[in-house]
Amino acid sequence: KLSGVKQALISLSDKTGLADLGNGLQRLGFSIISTGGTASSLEAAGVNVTKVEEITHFPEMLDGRVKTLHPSIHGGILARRDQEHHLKALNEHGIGTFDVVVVNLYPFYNKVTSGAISFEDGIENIDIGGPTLIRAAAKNHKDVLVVVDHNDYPSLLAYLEGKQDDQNFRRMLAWKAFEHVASYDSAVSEWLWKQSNKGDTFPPSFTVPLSLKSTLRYGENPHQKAAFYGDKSLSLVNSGGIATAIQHHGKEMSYNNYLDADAAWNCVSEFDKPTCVVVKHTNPCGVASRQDILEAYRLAVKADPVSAFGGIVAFNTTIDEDLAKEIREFRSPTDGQTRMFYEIVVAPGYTEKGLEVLKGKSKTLRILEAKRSGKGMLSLRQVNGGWLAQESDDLTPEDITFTKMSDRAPEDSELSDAKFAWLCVKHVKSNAIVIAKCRITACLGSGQPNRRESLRIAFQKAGEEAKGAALASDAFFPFAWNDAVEEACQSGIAVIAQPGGSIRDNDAVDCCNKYGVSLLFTGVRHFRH
Ligand code: 93A
Repeated sequence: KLSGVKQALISLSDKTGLADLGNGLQRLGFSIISTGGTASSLEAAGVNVTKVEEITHFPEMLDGRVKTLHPSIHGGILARRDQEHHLKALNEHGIGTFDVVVVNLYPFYNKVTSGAISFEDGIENIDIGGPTLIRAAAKNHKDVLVVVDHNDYPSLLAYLEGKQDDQNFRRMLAWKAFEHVASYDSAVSEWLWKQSNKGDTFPPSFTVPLSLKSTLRYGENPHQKAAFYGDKSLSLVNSGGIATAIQHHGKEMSYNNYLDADAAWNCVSEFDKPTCVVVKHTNPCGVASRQDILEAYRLAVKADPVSAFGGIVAFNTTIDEDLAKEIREFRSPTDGQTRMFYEIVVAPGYTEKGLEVLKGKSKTLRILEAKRSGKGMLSLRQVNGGWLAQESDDLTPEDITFTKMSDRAPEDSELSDAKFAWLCVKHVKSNAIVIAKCRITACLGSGQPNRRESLRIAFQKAGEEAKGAALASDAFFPFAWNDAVEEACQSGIAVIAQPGGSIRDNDAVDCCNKYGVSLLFTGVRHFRH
């Protein structure tokens, strides 16, 4: 090693935390070598720095495409410190070893996702020298500390100050480094795939879409280990949604909590009017839209108070003090005594007071703040040995035509209920039936292997409330007479909305005409398997 000085190589596009890092390393006796922009920032922060050119005796070339790609740099990173001949070779060529390499890459990801960018610009933003530095240092992590995340600067400095070698710390940094480069390359390849497919976003091609975010206490059941991953690929990353929600309070999120909160949040996010959705085991059990969100909350719980107990409550409005008090105090409509208990409350925001009051409900209540999910996202599901990809189901009642098939036309309020039920039915597991009146779900039938069974469950719960209500079915009714459609008509339903498309559609129309029920075809199906 040249004059026995410890050397650190720093080359950063994102210069967050650079001044502290540079000063820290200098204090610890490191000599710092840097690329152009990074060197200028370090100098401005009062850190002594040697430019890479002074070591390579080559200028930065080709508009910066070749800066650090040189044996004087890579030899110093890759040489094995336990191999005499490696060290001898370095000596012969006057190359010093590097003990620390800190690099983050050209912001390719941000560039290509921040709106229109030319193909040439995209290409210029592909970092070549940076990943090469990172990979070299990560390979030789036994002797080279590699840092790619500014959040790790403090622990790097702390480690260097300590006297003990910790190969585990080094391996964690190397793992993170390879993960960083892999997701970077994945973004580049995904982008190139889109460029060479006339800009089509579907199907995407990606290789490393996930990054480990946290270990969960357990999976669906306590005997199953579980973890939570964040999306990292261009096609999967969503600006909103449950994965990026902020948790303000409560017990750690569990595997089932994530699933249920996701279902509740996706459903409530679809409504424009103030709406409350209560979810249990990924199915909505109460949905209500009202001008007054307090009323919407009470009605959504009342729709099925037994199921709502222990459920997830989602709002599409900010939770203020009044609403928080109502959530805290509301007594179960089943006995008028017991305060309602929930696993999670999720909303787009909280007033200061609202949050404070809600925190007082219980120590465990998880309070989440989430952003609306973006539309046009990709949804992935796993089957054994593979993955299925599809576009998210973004169609809303506003996007489709409700075609009158029956003699009777629905009244305005009935049509509004049909559209409300239609928006709800999309979020219920197939076979899905939703009965709604006055923009409140009366009852839902979900997840049964045949449609008639789902319908019967819904009606059983709805009872008299079915009279004059709207019914939505996520797919067509295969049979009408003596079957689901006739049973619905006999229960006093005012309007039925369904996709249509059965060979027995005429039976459904005739049946509805016989009972004076309005029948609307949507031409759109909302299976949710
Ligand atoms: O153009 S490169 O692919 N060629 C290189 O040799 C090289 N070496 C470092 N990009 C290269 N870098 C990257 O420059 C680093 O990954 C870092 O993101 C950036 C820092 O440049 P500057 O210090 O001039 O701001």
